Amino acid sequence: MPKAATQEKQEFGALRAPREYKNFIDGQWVPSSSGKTFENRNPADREDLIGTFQESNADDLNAAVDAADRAFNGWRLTPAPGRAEYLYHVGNILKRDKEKIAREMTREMGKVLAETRGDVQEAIDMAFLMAGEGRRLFGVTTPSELPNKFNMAVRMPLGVAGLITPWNFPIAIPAWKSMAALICGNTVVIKPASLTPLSVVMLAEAFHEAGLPKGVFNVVTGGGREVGEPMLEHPRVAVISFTGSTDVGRDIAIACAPQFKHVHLEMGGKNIIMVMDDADVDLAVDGALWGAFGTAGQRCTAASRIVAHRKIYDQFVEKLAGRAAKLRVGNGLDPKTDMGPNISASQVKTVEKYVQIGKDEGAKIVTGGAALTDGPLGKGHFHQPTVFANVKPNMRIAQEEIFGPVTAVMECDSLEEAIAIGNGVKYGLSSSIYTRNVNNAFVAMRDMYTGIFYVNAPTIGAEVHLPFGGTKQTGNGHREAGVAGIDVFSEWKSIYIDYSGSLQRAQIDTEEI
Ligand code: UN1
Repeated sequence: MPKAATQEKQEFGALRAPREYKNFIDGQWVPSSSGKTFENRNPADREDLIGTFQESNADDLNAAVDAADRAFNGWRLTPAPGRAEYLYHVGNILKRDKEKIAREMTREMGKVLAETRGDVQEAIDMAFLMAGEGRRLFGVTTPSELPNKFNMAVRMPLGVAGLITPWNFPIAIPAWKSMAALICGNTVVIKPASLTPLSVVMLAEAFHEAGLPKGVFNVVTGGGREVGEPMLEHPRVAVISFTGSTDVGRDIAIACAPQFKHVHLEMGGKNIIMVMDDADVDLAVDGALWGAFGTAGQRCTAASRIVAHRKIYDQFVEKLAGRAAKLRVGNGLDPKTDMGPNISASQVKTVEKYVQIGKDEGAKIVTGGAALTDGPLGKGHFHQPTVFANVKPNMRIAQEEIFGPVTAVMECDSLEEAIAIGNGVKYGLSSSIYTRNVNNAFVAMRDMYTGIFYVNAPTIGAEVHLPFGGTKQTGNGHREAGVAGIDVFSEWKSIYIDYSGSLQRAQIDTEEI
């Protein structure tokens, strides 16, 4: 290993030594039949090799689906409170190992330690939420229109769930999906993002330690083409849940259509913070800073747009730019760091491309605007926190998802205008308003067509017991997390029990008055 990487590892405390990680199939760690692996490197320091991971292919995916399919019947017939016991166990393991997992995740994904701790916490929260669901999984009981007849509707699992998970919440989102799927009685195969496979391997380690029956939870690492596509086409995969870009989500929906496979898609966002003239401006600046630059802007929920009322616009922009300029950019394991790297070189390229587009469109950079390539930061994928002012709502930087540390500040004259600007994009994930006027807050709450809405808080900060997802091109009508999350992974079965001892015809033998 290069010297610099070793020094850095010591500087920030013990981390795993690089090694070859395997797929987790049928309760075993197994190599890919391809015989090939790919490297996973620290986005804050390309010289730091985290490990190598299996470059899997369709055979590996098929083996994982076979294992999950074989395990399905036993798991389906395990009482849900019994399934829940495993989730409690996993939740406790994650809790015990939270710090260790968070540190590995920062090294793998880049975001600062406080945020990766939050990411693990979100997985813990979901483990306990879904474990509790094991004693609920509520259905419907309702009267029959006929005498001596009993009606109810119960949830059934679908079978094997195929989960394609992103790199920005490397353990939280795999936990959201897998735990909801498992509590309903499905078995799962996860294809993690190739940029953050270790986080999902660590989740598999927790399930393994919890003694989950073999084949119930499987992980196959590798590319979208080699692993993801065979998963979409596999006849024994009953439901796909995907988080990622809108373009890939569309391709997934199309690939799943011929088999009418259930599909849950969680895609892009162009989320907005609306700052009204009666807002606490300092509070709004705090929120905008966190919303725009938390996770280096690499959240579906990032506040990549801000619209501020004309009366406080200059003051807001000046304060936001001043604070953004002071953010300390660096390795997320360094306690002094406020903002970590972007995930990859290509992500930085995308950010640079949009910075140029913004300039060409006539928006004004008030802080940032460049990649950070000098000194130790040059070893990673860093970009300055960037604030654009004088942005018009139709500019590309105000319409397209950038997924980096860039926010676009626009001006408005009224709440109505702010709402129109807010809704004037193709996405509908998250939005927020800063105001002290309760009437304005309620109007915005009613009229913003987004799946998530905040008052006096930024666009990020979803909690696991509420539905997560969005409208328009953010989603396809489903939600994850909360009770909504189990809807994705269950089918309704309506049951009618006639104990009258005679033939009773619905709609015909009912009493007419
Ligand atoms: C995502 O950006 O894909 O509300 C998920 C939040 C987090 C989850 C974000 N709890 O920002």
